[in-house]
Amino acid sequence: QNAIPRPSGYRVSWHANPDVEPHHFGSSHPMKPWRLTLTKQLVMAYGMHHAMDLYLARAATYEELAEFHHTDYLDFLQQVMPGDMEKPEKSESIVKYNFGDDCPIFNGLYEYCSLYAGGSLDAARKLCNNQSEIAINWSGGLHHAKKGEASGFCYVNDIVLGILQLLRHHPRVMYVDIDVHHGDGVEQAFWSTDRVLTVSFHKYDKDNFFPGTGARDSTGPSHPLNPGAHHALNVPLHDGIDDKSYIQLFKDIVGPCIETYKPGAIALQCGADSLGCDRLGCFNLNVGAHGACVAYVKTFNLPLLVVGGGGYTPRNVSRAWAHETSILLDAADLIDPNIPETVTFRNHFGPDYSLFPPLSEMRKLDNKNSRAYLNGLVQSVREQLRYIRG
Ligand code: ZL4
Ligand code: CA
Ligand code: ZN
Repeated sequence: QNAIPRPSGYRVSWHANPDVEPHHFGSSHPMKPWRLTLTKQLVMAYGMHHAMDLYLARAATYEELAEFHHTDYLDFLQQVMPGDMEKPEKSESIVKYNFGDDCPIFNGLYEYCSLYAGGSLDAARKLCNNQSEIAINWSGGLHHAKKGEASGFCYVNDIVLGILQLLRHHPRVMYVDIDVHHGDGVEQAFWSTDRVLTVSFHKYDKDNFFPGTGARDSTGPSHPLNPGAHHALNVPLHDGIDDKSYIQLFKDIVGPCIETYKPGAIALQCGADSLGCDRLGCFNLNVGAHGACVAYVKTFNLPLLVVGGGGYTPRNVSRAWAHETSILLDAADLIDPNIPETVTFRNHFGPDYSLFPPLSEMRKLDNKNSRAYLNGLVQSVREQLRYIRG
C-alpha cells in the first residue's frame, strides 16, 4: 500500500483514546468496543493515519458531561459497580436509570463513557477552532442515551455534547443518522429548538424494533409556536432496503434538507448496523453504499463531525469505517479493495479478504420497501421542509 497523501484544501482529524477499546459489555453482548481496535488496524494498514491529524482524546470531565446529563444520573454512573446489579438497595436506581441486559454495568463503565464522550467533544472543538474541517470519532455515536437514563447500549450522549459545542459557534447544526436504529436521544435533546434539524433513517416497527419511535409523522413538538415544531425529520423504513434505493432516498432527502436549512455544521452518525449481515440489523446495504452516504454529505463542504454508532458484525464495521475514513480523506480511489497482507488480525477478513464483500448477497432478505412507499416518503419530506427556513 502506497502512502496516502493529506487531502488538499482541508484537514481531517482523528480523535480517539485507545483505552476505550478493551472495555467489555459481557461475553454475549452484541456491543463490542473491540471493533474499534479492528477499525484502527485497518486504517493503519492502509497508511491513512499519515494523512490526518491524530489526537489522543482526553476523558470528558464530569462538568462537561453535565452540560447535558443530570448530575444525579452522572453520580450514579460514577459510583455503580458490577456487583450492584444483584443488590436490593441499588435496584430502585438501576431500574430508574435503565441499567440491565442492554446497558449492563461493567468494570470501568464511567471511564468508558467519559472517554468516548471526550472524543466527540475534542472533535467538535477542533471544528469550532478551525483547526479541522472534518473531525472523526469512531468510538462515539451513542445516540440513545437520555439526559438522565441509559438506553440501547448508550450511557452518555456524546453526539448531543458535540452538537452543543458546535452550537456555540454555529446558529444551526444539522444531524444525520444512518444507524439502523432511530436516533431518539439526539432527537429528544433538541426536540424544542429550531437550531438543530435532526434527520434519522431507520428501521421502524413500533412494537417489534428498538426503540419503537421515529414514525414519519413524528416531526417535533405539536404546538406550532414551539420553535422545534417540524425540526425532527424521520425516515422510517422496512426490512431489506438495498444499495440503490437507500442511496437515492438519502440524496433525495438529505440534499433538500441541507439546501433548505443551511446549517453551519453537520454531525453525521455512521452506525454500521445498517449494513447487510449485521447481527442486529435488517437492511441490505453493502460497504460501498453506506460510504456513498458519507461521500454525499461531504460534498456540501461544511464542517463535519463524524461519529460511529451501532455495528454488530465487527469485521464489517471496521470495513465500513475504514472505507469511510478513506472517503473523508479523498483517498477512496487510492485504497486497495483487497485487504493488505500486513493488517493485524487479518484472519477476521477471510476468506475473501476484500474491503467490499457482497454483504447484500450473503443473507437473503426481500426488500420490503416498495418504490411507491419510498416515493411517498420523499414527497412527505418535501412537504415538511416547507415549514423550515435557514
Ligand atoms: C443483548 O445476548 O430491543 C444484551 C441485547 C445482552 C447477553 C445476555 C442477556 C440475554 C440482543 C440484544 C438477554 C438479552 C435480552 N446479551 C435483551 C427490548 C429489549 C430488552 C432487552 O446501535 N433484551 C430491548 C437495543 C435493543 C431491545 C438496541 C442499539 C444501539 C445502537 C447504537 C440498541 N433492545 C429486547 C432485548 C445479549 C443480547 C442480545 C439486543 N438489544 C438487540 N436489540 C436490542 O442504535 C449503538
Ligand atoms: Ca438512524
Ligand atoms: Zn443501531
